[in-house]
Amino acid sequence: MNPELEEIESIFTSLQTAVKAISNLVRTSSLKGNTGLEGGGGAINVQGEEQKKLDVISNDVLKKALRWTGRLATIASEEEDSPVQAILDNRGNPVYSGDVVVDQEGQYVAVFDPLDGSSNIDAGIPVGTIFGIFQQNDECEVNLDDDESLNEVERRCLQNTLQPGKNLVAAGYCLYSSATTLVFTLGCGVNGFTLDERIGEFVLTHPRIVIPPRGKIYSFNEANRWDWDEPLQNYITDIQQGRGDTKTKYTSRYIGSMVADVHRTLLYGGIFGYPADKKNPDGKLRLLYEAAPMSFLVEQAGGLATSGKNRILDIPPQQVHQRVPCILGSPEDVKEIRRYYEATTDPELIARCEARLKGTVAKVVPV
Ligand code: AFP
Repeated sequence: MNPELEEIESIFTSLQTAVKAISNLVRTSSLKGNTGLEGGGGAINVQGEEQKKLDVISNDVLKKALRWTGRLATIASEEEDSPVQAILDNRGNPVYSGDVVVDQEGQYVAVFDPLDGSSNIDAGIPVGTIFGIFQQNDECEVNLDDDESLNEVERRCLQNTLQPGKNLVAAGYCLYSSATTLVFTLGCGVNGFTLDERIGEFVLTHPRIVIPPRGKIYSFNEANRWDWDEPLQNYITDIQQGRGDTKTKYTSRYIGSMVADVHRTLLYGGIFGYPADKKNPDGKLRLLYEAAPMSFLVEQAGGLATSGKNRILDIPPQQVHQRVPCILGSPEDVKEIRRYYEATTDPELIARCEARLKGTVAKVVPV
């Protein structure tokens, strides 16, 4: 481990505790009545999506576990409207923003999707937790000048949170499937640990994961095919028909839970993506706490991650819940698909990619 990162040990200890608890909640959700929608369908998160009971519970479990690590300054989550931070009042007592208690002296910022793929959960399909850890960054270049509605704490909170993926110091996921598998990187390689339920501990089972340089599986929601950008339509047609670089026909696997699809891609190789389509020009996945941590991890395993024309890790987020098209996987496969995008002359697609990289794609909304 990078010696400078020894301090995040306490964050990882807390994360492990949280994902063990979530694993248990997922396994017992049918038995304990934790299936279905929060509030009978009345609970909607900031992105307008219905929340499952387990979305809300998992978010609480993570927040509670990360509480008092003494290392975190800010937390952002899919299930929180805005990043939350704690400040000390003039007597030195913590004043809470949201209901997370964190230490103002904390050096790190945690971003997470507590239960990714939760729409699958009541059918027993694999789901996961995604997380990323940044160092605090008050030098962030996000332009907040014209946002008078933000108070000082909110402004600082946002500046700390809105960092490009290349600033991540750690990232990973926990997959709740036939086994519970924790895969993470501290910026020098990727390791995978399986929860041994007999002793309640994670055991190193996948040391130094390296993604195969080339795969033969593609993983996209093909129902959206006719609304994709043309380069992607052409690429998929070519690999289906054995007209791609390998001259072999690819096969398709799609679970619809990013963590599960990325885990398979990491181990078996190939390509996974949630691209832009006509209805969603920025795709579906969230940049800050889905695409960026997964891209960081995949790059650490020797893979690549792109939004089509741009490296995901270079894209500066402008909003906490900003979406981004995301294609990642084996390096040779991603290089191949990138050539299709690079050859495009579609002015609208080119403008979209350029704006995203400049950080002009979305305006910061008041939190
Ligand atoms: P949910 O958390 O709402 O189930 O969404 C999961 C997800 O964000 C990601 O894990 C999947 O890759 C993607 O959405 C699946 O989306 P589609 O259902 O549109 O294919």
